[in-house]
Amino acid sequence: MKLIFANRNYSSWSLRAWLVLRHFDIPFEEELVLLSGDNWRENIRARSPTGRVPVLVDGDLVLPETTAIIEYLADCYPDKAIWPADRKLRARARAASAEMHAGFPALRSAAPMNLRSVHAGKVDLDTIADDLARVEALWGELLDRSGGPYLFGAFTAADAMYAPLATRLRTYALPASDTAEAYVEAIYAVPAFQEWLGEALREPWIVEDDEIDFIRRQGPAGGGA
Ligand SMILES: N[C@@H](CCC(=O)N[C@@H](CS)C(=O)NCC(=O)O)C(=O)O
Repeated sequence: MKLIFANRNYSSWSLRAWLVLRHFDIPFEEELVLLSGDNWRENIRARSPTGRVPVLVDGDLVLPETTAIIEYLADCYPDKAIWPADRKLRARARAASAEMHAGFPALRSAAPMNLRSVHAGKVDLDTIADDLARVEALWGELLDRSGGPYLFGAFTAADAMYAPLATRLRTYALPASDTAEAYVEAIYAVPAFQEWLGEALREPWIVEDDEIDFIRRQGPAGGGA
């Protein structure tokens, strides 16, 4: 199995799939593609039918879309507890993950993942107020029910889905409840996350479209990886 993914500093979807593979100790090879430089889009298109990453390659299967990758891994490794064992909790975890995949558009575009940076005060809080309120409500409900430290007690794919959002709270010093702060801490404490972060901090590449100063100069359209 091989995961093709992009810049660790910026690529939130790459982080999600990679975290599931690494946290659950699934053997895989890595191939990094860049979100900048000459012909970067063509380079990704040559590897991905959607022109986006991550892509999981397993023999003749070339699989884009993070949620499909996670489901495939859960199918291949049914003993790994990638999702909660209880059917109703598993349904809740999938719903939370689907909501992350389809939702939080303001937060995603106004505050792109940028692991190496601290940009306190640069995100317009009115723009993201509804998304922040929703994530507080969702995390609060799930953590209250599970007792933490992760959304369903032990780390599952739902936490991998929300890990990039957790980093945005830190990067942009967004207002958060004590419960949300503790969850962000718990995400940063995951050894697989620390491994990814360590590599991200060593990356030299700057992707302007994901840099908040550049986005603010461009107006409301940019960002969102
Ligand atoms: N729906 C896709 C989204 C993947 C995605 O947007 N990936 C970004 C990197 S985080 C990408 O490939 N961007 C390349 C581009 O926009 O051309 C998934 O769930 O995997």
